[in-house]
Amino acid sequence: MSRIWKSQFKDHHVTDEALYLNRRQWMAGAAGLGLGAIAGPALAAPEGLEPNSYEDITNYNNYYEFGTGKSDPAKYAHTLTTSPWTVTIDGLVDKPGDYQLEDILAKAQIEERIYRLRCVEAWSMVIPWNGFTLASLLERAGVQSGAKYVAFETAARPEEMPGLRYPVLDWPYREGLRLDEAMHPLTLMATGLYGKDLPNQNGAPIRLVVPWKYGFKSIKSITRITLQEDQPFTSWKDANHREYGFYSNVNPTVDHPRWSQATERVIGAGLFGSRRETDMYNGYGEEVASLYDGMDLQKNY
Ligand SMILES: Nc1nc2c(c(=O)[nH]1)N[C@H]1C(S)=C(S)[C@@H](COP(=O)(O)O)O[C@H]1N2
Ligand SMILES: [Mo]
Repeated sequence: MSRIWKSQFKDHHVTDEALYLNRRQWMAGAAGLGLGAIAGPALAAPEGLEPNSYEDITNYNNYYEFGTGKSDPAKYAHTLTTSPWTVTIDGLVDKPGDYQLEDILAKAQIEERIYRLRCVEAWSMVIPWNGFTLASLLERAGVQSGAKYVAFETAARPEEMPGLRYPVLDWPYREGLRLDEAMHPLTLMATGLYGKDLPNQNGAPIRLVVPWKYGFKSIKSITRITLQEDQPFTSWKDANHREYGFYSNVNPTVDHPRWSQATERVIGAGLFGSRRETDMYNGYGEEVASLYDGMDLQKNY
């Protein structure tokens, strides 16, 4: 058992009982035993979500630092050194600095969150993450009043990441959230899946998961988090701003310029696959729609 898994195991048992019960209700729902009206706002599942297999989740990935093919990350990401790992938290915070991952984890409350991941390429899968809220980490760093956005950066190590040779994106991979999105209780820093350490291809040792946004917002292998006043640079918007916006909330009524976003291919649904209708905000609208009250979602794609 690795160090990180041990700390997750320990923290699992200190998860407060209400959250734990909710989780069990979910699992019951997933097993088709009826979900009831139990799921609270912090852990709400849109339906009984049936997780994809570990096999699917760890062999069909987007992690362009290791190649643009779906099977490249599983083949090549083992070269990434994930321990020791430092996350720099800087900008408009009371306690800027280089935070060691083990120190972050020592104080983290690890939970399990079963979320649907909806890629902008119109496929989806369901992943049982382990992690803690980004809000809890930002609160530790102390967010200052001038901060309006959070910027994130992935490690960029040419010697470990063969994909950095190709200028597909302006490396390092960068993403960002508005502060209220970052502080939302659904916004997770994932450190594991299926109760194990996060595999490298899924963004080890620590990555963001924002379930109501297209998958590319959920940046992997984070080394820097910066609180700032201005909207951050984001790599995909920079690569093609007509196709990839800053918000990138899942929205079946706003199509990608080159394909429809109304439906999605379900990964792992047998040989011929299957499609499902895409849900507004990927099914998390009850929790997050109010963040965008009065906003034109066609313009702010
Ligand atoms: N650093 C980095 N983060 C990334 C990506 C990437 O290429 N590099 N791909 C994104 C995209 S497009 C998706 S759909 C998800 C995929 O996460 P998964 O492979 O764990 O399912 O990661 C996102 N985070
Ligand atoms: Mo994606």
